Amino acid sequence: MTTYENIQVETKGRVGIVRLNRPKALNALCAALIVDLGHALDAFEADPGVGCIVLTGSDKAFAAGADIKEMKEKSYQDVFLQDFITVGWEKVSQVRKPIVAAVAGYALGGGCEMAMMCDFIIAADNARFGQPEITLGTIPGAGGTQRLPRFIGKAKAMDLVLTGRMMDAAEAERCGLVSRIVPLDKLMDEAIAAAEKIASMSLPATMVAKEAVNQAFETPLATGIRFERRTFHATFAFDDRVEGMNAFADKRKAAWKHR
Ligand code: CO8
Repeated sequence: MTTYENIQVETKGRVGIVRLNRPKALNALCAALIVDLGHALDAFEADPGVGCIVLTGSDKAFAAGADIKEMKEKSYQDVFLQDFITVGWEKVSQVRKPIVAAVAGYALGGGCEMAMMCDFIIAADNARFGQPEITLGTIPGAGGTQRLPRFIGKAKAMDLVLTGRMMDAAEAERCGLVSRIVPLDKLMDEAIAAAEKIASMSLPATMVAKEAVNQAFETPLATGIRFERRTFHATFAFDDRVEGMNAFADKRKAAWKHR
């Protein structure tokens, strides 16, 4: 397996795990880390042995944001010409296999935005989420002003983006940012168990389910429902749809052809 400077990768069964690994900078998301992450995600996407990905950090920080020290000297020309953020960062939201964020400690700025690009977030009880960019004289730039209100509503999103305050795991669960909270020492076990469960399903069904839920954030309701209906119809072309329904009727476990 490839080794990287800023991340660690491993597989457990059918689960691909990416761990952000810049402990001295609380996993601040520097350009080199984003490149490493892109390569690792591409490799897991292409690996037929991987059915779900877990993205995590350390016990202290999922990621404390974009790397401020790397960013601070950039000019408008630099960020405009590089299309800073778009290139590389969007990869997490473009992965077609499911991706679970396992968040402990700080998920701030670009770290919170990266967690939101995953399909859902499992939080350790010490997790803290925030968009503190306003305290740096700037604003979220990797989707924070758009994804956060969709997930937690305008009032909470404005509160976080305008004050720059952090919210703890309990508040994040109450407002729907995270799917569940688990004790810190159980975080990876829980995230891997969820990912293993997902990876045990038919991969094409899983991929279209993800695509359909994501449509809810892109389209008006009637258009989304139509997309869902057509996609549901399309699943009738899957070998695994035939197998899944036959297995139910035969009272046996489905033997998926495509995982
Ligand atoms: N960038 C660079 N270095 C960082 C960052 C960061 N975001 N966060 C922490 N570090 C470094 C610190 O400078 C420190 O380094 P050193 O030991 O060399 O001084 C080390 O990590 C440890 O940090 P602290 O000593 O500050 O640790 P504390 O436990 O005292 O505090 C905090 C932890 C509260 C998380 C604090 O470090 C902090 O406030 N960090 C900055 C949080 C922040 O403002 N994040 C938003 C960044 S802006 C952003 O994300 C914009 C997103 C747009 C997309 C970006 C595309 C690239």
